[in-house]
Amino acid sequence: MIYNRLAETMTRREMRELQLDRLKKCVAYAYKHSPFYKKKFDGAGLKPSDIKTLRDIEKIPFTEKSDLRDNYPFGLSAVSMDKIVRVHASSGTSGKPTVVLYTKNDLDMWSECVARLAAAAGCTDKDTVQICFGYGLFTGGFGLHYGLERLGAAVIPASSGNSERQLMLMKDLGATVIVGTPSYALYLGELAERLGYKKEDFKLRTGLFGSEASTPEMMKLIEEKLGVHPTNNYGLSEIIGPGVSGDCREDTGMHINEDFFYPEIIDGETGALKGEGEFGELVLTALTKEGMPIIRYKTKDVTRLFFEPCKCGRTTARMDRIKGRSDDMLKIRGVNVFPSQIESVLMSMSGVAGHYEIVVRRENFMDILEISVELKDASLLDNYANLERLRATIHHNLKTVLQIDTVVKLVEPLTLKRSEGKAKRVTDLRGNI
Ligand code: DLL
Repeated sequence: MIYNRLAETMTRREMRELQLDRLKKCVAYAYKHSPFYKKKFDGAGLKPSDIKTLRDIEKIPFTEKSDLRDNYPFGLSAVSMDKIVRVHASSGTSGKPTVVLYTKNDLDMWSECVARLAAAAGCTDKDTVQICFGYGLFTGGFGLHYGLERLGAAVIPASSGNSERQLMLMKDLGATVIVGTPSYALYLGELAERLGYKKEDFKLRTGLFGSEASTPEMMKLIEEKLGVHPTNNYGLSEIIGPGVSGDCREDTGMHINEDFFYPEIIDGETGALKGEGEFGELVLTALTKEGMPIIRYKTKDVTRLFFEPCKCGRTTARMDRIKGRSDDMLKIRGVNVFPSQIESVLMSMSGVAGHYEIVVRRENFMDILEISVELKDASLLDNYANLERLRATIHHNLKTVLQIDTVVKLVEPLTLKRSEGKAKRVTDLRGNI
């Protein structure tokens, strides 16, 4: 089902005209209402009236995560707080989160975008949807929730965790759609097997998965374990949250809600624009956002774009599944983690030396973040109680900053590998699955 036929099936020419019209308005709005963008434009010697064609967007400087961090918490806002009706946040590199703001119109647009991607994935108002994303500052839970309600589906806001109960609810309430990260879905599938559930115990038929990278192989496994048709959807808090793009049933890439988000692919190093089908860094401009306009945001996500119409009938541009990231951000169970956050926690503690190693593994389809920390002083090893207290404090401090559980291992002084050049502190063993 195509949720918004007008928006999703217009000709390329109509889409470009709409985008240009919205881009001009968005630039004028940001210049007028966002001191951050006024400064950025003035710094580049640019006036809103210089944007006459879509290609003129290239004249506008990029916005980066560091801009949000440097202007924490509300520096990119374009409205006063009485117009803001929702606040979300995601992890930033410095331990301070990246705060994002929504007006009523922004929330309305967000729900529309999510309703479209859910419909493209095969959901209808007849579905019962179990949302296994966290409800909170993370955009996953609330974002999918309101979009699916907009579609008319019956939403079960189960949130994440408490996996045995998730499965019980899924069976008893007859959920037909599961929403979450692909790794959590795989874990639930595996747990269901272990607990003796049979596939026939569930009515699941569709999976809406996103917020972290996945591979076709992983999706296939989810399909086998849960009996769902797995689909991928993409988004990021800075732009809106989930809802930027999502798979239709043709499996030809994720349809971008292009009337709201203008995509570009660039060479991450030079900033030069890349052509259709070429891999590079995705840059997004939110064309209608009021609360926190965002123009030419460097996502760091590597993908490519396709523009020919899809067999499903939609004419919107599609993006390939995310191939990787051009920075060191790790996605652990759907949560953004920067190694620098871990480092700042460790470095603020006495008793530990400046050496640590981070290993990410997948066990039973769940991401495990293991941190080996070298002790400063071997004498600590003689006292188990002190050692355990230090380990527990590190664990607690990491949880406070990262919002997720880690496995902390204390190791003897001088046992971690020393590097002669750039230290390789992170080993991600998750590979394909
Ligand atoms: O993860 C928003 C979201 C929630 C998307 C639920 C889909 C479903 P952030 O926490 O700000 O927002 O993280 C954004 O997650 O830059 C990508 O690196 C990664 N990411 C999101 N979706 C996908 C995906 C949400 N489908 C960051 N495939 C992004 C690969 C994804 N990576």
